[in-house]
Amino acid sequence: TETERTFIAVKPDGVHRGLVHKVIERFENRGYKLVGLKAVVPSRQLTEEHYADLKSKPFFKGLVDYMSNGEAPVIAMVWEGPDVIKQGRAMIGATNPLQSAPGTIRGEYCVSVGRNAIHGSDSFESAEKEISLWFGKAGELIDWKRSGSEWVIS
Ligand code: YYY
Ligand code: MG
Repeated sequence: TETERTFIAVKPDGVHRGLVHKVIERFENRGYKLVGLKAVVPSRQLTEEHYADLKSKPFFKGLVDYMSNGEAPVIAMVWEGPDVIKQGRAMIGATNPLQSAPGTIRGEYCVSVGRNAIHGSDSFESAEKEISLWFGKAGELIDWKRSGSEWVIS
């Protein structure tokens, strides 16, 4: 729907590499609306909850360490607009950057699955879960009308 929302995060490697503006630029240019944004050093607990479906994987501990060790923040965002969950995943590209198509964020900027720069919710259910996990406090998400949106969404 028009008001569908997804959770997008630039991970610490992406922040170190100066990719925050590239990510924002792509979503903004496409016509999506930014309704939440913050820099966070997530606790291990938050990170483990975020990636709960992966906790049996061999890379889980390393993943949680690098997300939560504070060497750089995670830049957490919520983007809103038509089909933004699926479109956001397409814009990000495949999990393994060596399989991400050229033109996608990972396909342009990444070569390693353990340093793939960006997260995006993969379904409506995970978007709901992740948005409430990262932006659970009242007032953190803003309802607003983007100027000129009638030229983007009919
Ligand atoms: O949603 P997405 O980020 O594309 O992939 P997931 O399968 O949810 O895995 C989350 C995260 O875990 C991935 O972005 C990098 C890391 N990871 C890894 O380090 N090694 C793997 N073989 C698979 C995933
Ligand atoms: Mg995932």
